[in-house]
Amino acid sequence: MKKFIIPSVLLSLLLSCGSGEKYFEKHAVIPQGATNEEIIDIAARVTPTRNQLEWQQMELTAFIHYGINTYTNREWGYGDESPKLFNPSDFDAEAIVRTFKGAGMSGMIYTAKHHDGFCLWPTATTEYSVKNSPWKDGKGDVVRELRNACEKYGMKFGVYLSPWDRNAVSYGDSPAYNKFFIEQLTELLSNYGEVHEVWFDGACGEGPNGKKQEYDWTAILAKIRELQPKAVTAIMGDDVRWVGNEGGLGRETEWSASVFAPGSYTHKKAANDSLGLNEMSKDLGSRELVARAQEAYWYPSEVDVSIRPGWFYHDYQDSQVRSLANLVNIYYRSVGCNSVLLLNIPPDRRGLLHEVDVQRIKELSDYISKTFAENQVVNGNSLWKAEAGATMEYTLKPGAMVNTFLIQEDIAQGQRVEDFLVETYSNGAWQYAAEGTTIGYKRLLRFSDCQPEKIRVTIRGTRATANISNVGMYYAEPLVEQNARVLLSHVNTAEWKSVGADAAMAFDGNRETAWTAEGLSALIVDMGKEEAVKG
Ligand code: FUL
Repeated sequence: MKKFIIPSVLLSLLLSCGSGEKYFEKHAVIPQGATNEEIIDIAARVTPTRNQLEWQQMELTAFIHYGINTYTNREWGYGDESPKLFNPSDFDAEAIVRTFKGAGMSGMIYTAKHHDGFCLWPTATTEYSVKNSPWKDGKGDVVRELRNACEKYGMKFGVYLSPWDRNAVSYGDSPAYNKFFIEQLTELLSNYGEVHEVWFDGACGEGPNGKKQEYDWTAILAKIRELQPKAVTAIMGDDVRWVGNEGGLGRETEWSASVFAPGSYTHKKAANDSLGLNEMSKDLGSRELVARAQEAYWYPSEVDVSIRPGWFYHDYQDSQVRSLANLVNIYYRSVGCNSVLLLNIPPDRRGLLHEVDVQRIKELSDYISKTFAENQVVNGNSLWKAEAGATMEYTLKPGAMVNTFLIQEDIAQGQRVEDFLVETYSNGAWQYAAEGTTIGYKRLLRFSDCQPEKIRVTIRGTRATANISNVGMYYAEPLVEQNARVLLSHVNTAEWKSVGADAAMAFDGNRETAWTAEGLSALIVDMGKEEAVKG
């Protein structure tokens, strides 16, 4: 065990477990003058809180965008839409939640208020709510019905409360709006039982008075901790990090033990600017980056993505529901890339999930259950404590056909693996199967079908001793992209040209090369000829 000079304030954050190892729960301050070796050892010992650990184990969760926009066909309402527009004919919270439960989802998050400011519960803070809608003669409460349904089906319940409010007159008058916002939060967190996640998106426009709102995140988070000590706070909170895109694509290298300062911290901007980081940065936790940081956090990624192009329901998008192949890919790039998947399935104007969406999430659930029904590795779940360079061989069940590798770290002891290799053994020889960088809670890798007798895993790089808690091999049925008229993989890219940016490496057919761009940059491709591709 190395010795560090640790400021006294930090000592209280240091936890010690039975084995004598030291851990930093959620947050570590990196002492000035620490060597690179000491710094990386600290990063290896940042661990999740119990709430963060339980959240990570949820894996697949549902998001519901449902409110006034559903009835105006908008994505962002203006805040001046009449409450009279909210009048679902068949809203059925139980049917919605039952579908999610049946699809293997462990919890859901509901947009109790979106940017338009319309509250889907009868709040005392504003007249702009369901209580002034014709639905159930103004006696309805969407939040309550969804919450009760979650209780009935054993699902966790979370709320999205948009900080940006285009209806509230106080918006932009910072102290007054902060008070109003905390009152709304207090209602949601006091009157609806246990809330497991509080989700604040980052969208923040000008108020009607032209002033930009300065949110009091410190007070907001303190209120959540007081009222719902088991809840995690997401995106503008400090427990769960936005993955950085809304396309369902987690990073291949995804550090939960990251140096990216959480959204709610007052010094977030200064800390992240000094490291050149934003939510979209490719690297949030490499050795090189950590060596330049002053703090490290347990701040794991959540992948939020909609099953349709929009977050809210629009009937013209009924033919654009993501295909099973697309959703499975998202699953591998989220749950399989050390993230929780928050899949948005928006109720339609009836107040029910659309039949196409219901069918698709059932297909996804059936596919995942079938793929991961039986681990073909014998004793894959015995704990392996691996130093850098260590290898472990695992026997496979006789005759097992496999093409999917699963590996997990015991993240209760931190995230440590930086580089690993998987090989298969058949016909008397070892073959390359797959390789990866980070593991974290779970990593899934796909490779060609094979029937190995055994496999060999090599931990090529790790920070401190890696704690490998589970190794698995599975067979995933091949999927055809049903939505595509011409499979993208069959389109000849030889004639493609990059327009504007020099981005040809994005489509040169070589998986080893990549076009790298910071922030939001357009990738424009001249395909050379017209081709009807769909999906
Ligand atoms: C964004 C919002 O602007 C979208 O409307 C949606 O709610 C998404 C999940 O978060 O910030």
